[in-house]
Amino acid sequence: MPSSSTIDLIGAPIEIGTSEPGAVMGPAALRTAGLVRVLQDLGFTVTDRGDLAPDGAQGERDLPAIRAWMTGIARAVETALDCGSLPLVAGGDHSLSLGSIDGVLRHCGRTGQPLFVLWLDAHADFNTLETSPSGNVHGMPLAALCGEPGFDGLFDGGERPLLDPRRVHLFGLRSIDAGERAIVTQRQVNIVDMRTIDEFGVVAPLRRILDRVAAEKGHLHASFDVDFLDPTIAPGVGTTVPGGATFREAHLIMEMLCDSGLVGSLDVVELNPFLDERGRSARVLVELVASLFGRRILDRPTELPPLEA
Ligand code: 6HN
Ligand code: MN
Ligand code: MN
Ligand code: MN
Repeated sequence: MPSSSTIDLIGAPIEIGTSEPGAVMGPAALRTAGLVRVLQDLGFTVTDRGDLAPDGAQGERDLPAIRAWMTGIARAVETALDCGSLPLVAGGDHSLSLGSIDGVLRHCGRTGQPLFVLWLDAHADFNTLETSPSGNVHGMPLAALCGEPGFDGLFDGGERPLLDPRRVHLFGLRSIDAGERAIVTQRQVNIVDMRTIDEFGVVAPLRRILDRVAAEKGHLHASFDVDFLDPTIAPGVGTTVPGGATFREAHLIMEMLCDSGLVGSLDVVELNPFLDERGRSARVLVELVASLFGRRILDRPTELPPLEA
């Protein structure tokens, strides 16, 4: 079970990091699909902090406009963690992780815990302004968080904590741009791509990651991009890529994350209800979140049941 019995739900309806409108409706769709009720039914105390709004510059799709969102997201996440609550940030596009992970980094800077990031996504989101083919900031958050150059416009001039790329675990990767491929290789980012999952399944690769986080007594931040899932089960996202995780794979990942007790903060991003089909993707996401927070079939460890004599 995740480490806290209280959850702060933080809505971050940002969509200026993408070129496909609709992610602004993401937090509302997750609430409509029952996100709060499901968590309450599992015994959590949920405080819905409502939807955040940008502070200042708006309307553009540039770094200053993104930055106007980030400070508020970072502060809400940091405050939740400082109060012993688990922040669940509902997006909104993936640029919101600039704020959420910055907030987690600041919290971990005080507790001394190393931060590990599990990035469940079809994409690497490691482009810089130079390598990005689209110019969309939702394809760049990890590069900015890990200190790649060119992102000064996103942060205050002062010291900021950086994410260690060797503690980032991309999981489910199946679409990467040439420039970001070079960067993730050079920075030694950990990658479990779809080829690996096809060959080894999700259990063995994920177990290795969880063992590592546990051994280093780390804080695990999970960032769940809807396009990690196969488009046939989750069409409500602007950047679908075929060959994604099945419901059963994703569900098992959530159960393993739950059992590990390591997840300390969570993003659910890129849900685009405008592209969804009758709320299917939102409903699948709420199901998966429920499993991450402890919904299970039987209250016993998974092992082959004994045979009746
Ligand atoms: N996401 N690599 C592509 C780009 O435009 O940089 C796609 C990025 C997708 C971002 O899925 O969060
Ligand atoms: Mn903590
Ligand atoms: Mn993403
Ligand atoms: Mn993606």
